[in-house]
Amino acid sequence: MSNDDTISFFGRMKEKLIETKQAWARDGRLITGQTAEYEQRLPPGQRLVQDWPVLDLGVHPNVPAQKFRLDIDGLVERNVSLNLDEFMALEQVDSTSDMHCVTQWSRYDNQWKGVATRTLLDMAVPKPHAKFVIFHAHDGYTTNVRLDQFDQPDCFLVHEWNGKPIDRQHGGPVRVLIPRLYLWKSAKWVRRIELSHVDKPGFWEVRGYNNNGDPWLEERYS
Ligand SMILES: Nc1nc2c(c(=O)[nH]1)N[C@H]1C(S)=C(S)[C@@H](COP(=O)(O)O)O[C@H]1N2
Ligand SMILES: [Mo]
Repeated sequence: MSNDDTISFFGRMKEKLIETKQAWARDGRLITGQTAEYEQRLPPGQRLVQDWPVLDLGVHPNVPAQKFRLDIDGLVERNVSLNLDEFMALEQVDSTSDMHCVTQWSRYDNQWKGVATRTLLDMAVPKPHAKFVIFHAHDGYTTNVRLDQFDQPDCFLVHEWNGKPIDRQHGGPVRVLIPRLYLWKSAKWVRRIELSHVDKPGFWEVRGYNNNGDPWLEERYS
């Protein structure tokens, strides 16, 4: 395939994938109509997997260590801009949590290493009227959460999974991890964290997916 053919091939693949997932939202696929307490470990309509599936727009950006940069800006007292060494020099925390994807799979007991979102928020200091967090990724993907959902002790920017660097297909070198929301809220290849006083629905949120995305409330679609 010529370079142009390759680009349009991936373009069509990507369109097809997006169209399929939008149809899921239109049809309300996988909805059980049940809710559960957070104490019930497996959220309604989910099934357990042992491996870790890959889900994204079909483009896996290459972010070599020398090119890595993480910016935290918007409604903050101090703009933060870190290269990979600076990010790795921050306090590193080990944590274990479950993942829940809207396409129905859940995976228990993932061991992560990374920087607590609270560490990053302590550096940037959100202004009082900052209420939302918008993630911008290297593949053009965006997703949004409320600041209070991001500012939780189980939320991290992670770079290791089960003792190894997170590989490129899963968003390495550094991705977001918000374990109590569906995994589409956890941006891979994160480049920029924007704090805002207005909500900015992201890639899937404007394509039929729920703005909040709580698995226990089965907030799959809007
Ligand atoms: N940058 C970026 N982050 C992303 C996505 C994406 O396409 N691009 N897809 C999201 C979706 S829909 C899911 S389900 C999870 C999947 O993460 P995984 O491939 O590591 O399982 O990543 C989320 N984060
Ligand atoms: Mo997803």
